[in-house]
Amino acid sequence: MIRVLKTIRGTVLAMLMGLAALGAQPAFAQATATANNPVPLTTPNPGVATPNPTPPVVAGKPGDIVHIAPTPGVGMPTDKISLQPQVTPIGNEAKWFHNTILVPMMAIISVFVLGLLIWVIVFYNARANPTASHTHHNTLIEIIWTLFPVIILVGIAVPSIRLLAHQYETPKADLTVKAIGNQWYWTYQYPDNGDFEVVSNMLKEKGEATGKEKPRTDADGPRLLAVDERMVVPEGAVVKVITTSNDVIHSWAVPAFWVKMDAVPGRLNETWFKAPDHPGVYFGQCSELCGARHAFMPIAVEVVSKDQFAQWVAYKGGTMPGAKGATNPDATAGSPATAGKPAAGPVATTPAVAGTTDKPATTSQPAVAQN
Ligand SMILES: [Cu+2]
Repeated sequence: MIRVLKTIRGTVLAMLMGLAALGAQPAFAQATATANNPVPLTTPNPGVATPNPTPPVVAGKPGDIVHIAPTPGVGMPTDKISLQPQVTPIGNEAKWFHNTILVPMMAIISVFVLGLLIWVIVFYNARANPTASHTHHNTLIEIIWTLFPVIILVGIAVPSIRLLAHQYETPKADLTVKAIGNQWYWTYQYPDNGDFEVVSNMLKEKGEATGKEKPRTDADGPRLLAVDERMVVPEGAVVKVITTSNDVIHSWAVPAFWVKMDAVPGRLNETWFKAPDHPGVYFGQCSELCGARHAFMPIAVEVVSKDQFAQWVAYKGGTMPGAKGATNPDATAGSPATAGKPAAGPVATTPAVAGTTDKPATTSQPAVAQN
């Protein structure tokens, strides 16, 4: 009788746990969806829903370039359970490794082990085998279960190490940007372009922005990811990113580029990405717990045409290196002092402010309230 009661209690408990898990699932899915989509999907995003030859202006200051609006679902979290769409060669290689090798391998091993467990539970329980077998040591099976995992691991190691090697082989860079972490914002220095600096702060929502702060719009990017000053790079360029920090350890990460590098005070770390061949905006976040406002120091990289890049550099008070001047973003050769002329940018409304004494670093809004 007691045994029967125990069985009933066990069944009821199992059912309750199953129901709880089912109930938790939609709630979890909802939470994920909210976290991944700070901007509701129904929010119309100007400039993307319909092909628009003149995307909305983000920064409206005279002399600056026309900053483009991001494309929903590209360069930002999506509501799918998968990697963000990858836009660099390294990202595509990593995505292939993850989707084609790792996930199927994990699925096969999980199903196989589950099958073994069920087989043992069904055929080798005390009821089915009242007299336990005393079999031990089977050389063949021991060789199989040692060798098989070794073969699997070696099989995974080959593409894994190949990907790692590709990530660490920085090709000849067209542009170097120094990304410096601060509590809690990023600064970007362009040593190839006269060493100017931009300060990048998260944009606050309407109602939260105070004083002269510009509230976020959808053209700036999703909530918690949009910034006032993006890191701008020319299309198709190999960008070397040197990361460091002014205070604690931060991490510069842009998932769509498959890039994540710690920014450590007193140290220079290096990573790279090849910018896509077309304009776009790609978002990331600091990926190292760095303090109270760790979640509010996003990263936004804007890929623009080479002409627009030269124009933006001039607007920021920088210079384009090399004899070809502004139209050539191949910044590694030549002295930055040789070219100070702004590019004949396609969208210049006023002459670009090359050589201005205004240090761009000081014109940006200060770090957000540190509380
Ligand atoms: Cu940080």
